[in-house]
Amino acid sequence: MRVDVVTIFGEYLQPLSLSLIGRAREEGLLDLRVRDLREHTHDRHRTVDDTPYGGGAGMLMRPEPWGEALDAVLADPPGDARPEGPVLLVPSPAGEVFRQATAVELAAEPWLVFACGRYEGIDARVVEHYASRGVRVREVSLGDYVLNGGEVAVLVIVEAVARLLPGVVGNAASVEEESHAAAHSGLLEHPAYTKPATWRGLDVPAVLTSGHHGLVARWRRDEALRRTARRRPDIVAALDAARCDAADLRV
Ligand code: 6GU
Repeated sequence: MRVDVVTIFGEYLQPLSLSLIGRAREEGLLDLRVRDLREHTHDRHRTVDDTPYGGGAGMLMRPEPWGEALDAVLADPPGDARPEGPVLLVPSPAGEVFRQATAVELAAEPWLVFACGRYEGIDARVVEHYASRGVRVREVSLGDYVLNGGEVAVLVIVEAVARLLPGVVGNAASVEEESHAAAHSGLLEHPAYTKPATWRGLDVPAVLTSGHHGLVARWRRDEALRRTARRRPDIVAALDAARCDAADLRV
């Protein structure tokens, strides 16, 4: 997969050289290129921002550097690019919420381009322009809080997507089994324990040491449901009511 990130703070993306994502890059599974938006400014101060029309607090990013920068990225496609080009991702607290299902969709793409806004965001015509050229644009939010810019969101999204690519995570089953995976109806994962069997007076639940696989599976499912009902009633509410026993949902 090819990923281009346009930003004024490339240093923010240095963690993508570490751990599993760093190894995926070394192995050629992920071709991640960080590009500096300021390369596409032409004034002495390399200005990327300006005041918003209509007034209000803060600064917006001007469209011209973005147009130049994104045109340059689009002119340099990977060999396996789709005819319709990349998905252009614009991190924004005003975007659609990024979920595991979003990560699964994006992992099927050969090419992602991220446009990292700072300040109060990017002039709205940039998204409008590329969408009108047929680029598939998605403004995405991590959740209901405000960050200073898109870079941290890129760290999150690239990690969530890249770990779904074949060969990035050693144990494919761990990708399938964890929280939010489709195999578990999007439920939170059950609590997990390892050795020792007793630690600071706390015992591992007896069922897990019973050797009874059927009972272990039922315990895990019940704990996942109980935890999800307590912590994420929104997920339980969205479950197909016909597929879950009302008794399972009592906490
Ligand atoms: Cl993607 N960007 C910014 N600036 N703030 C956010 C966000 C993204 N998601 C949640 N808050």
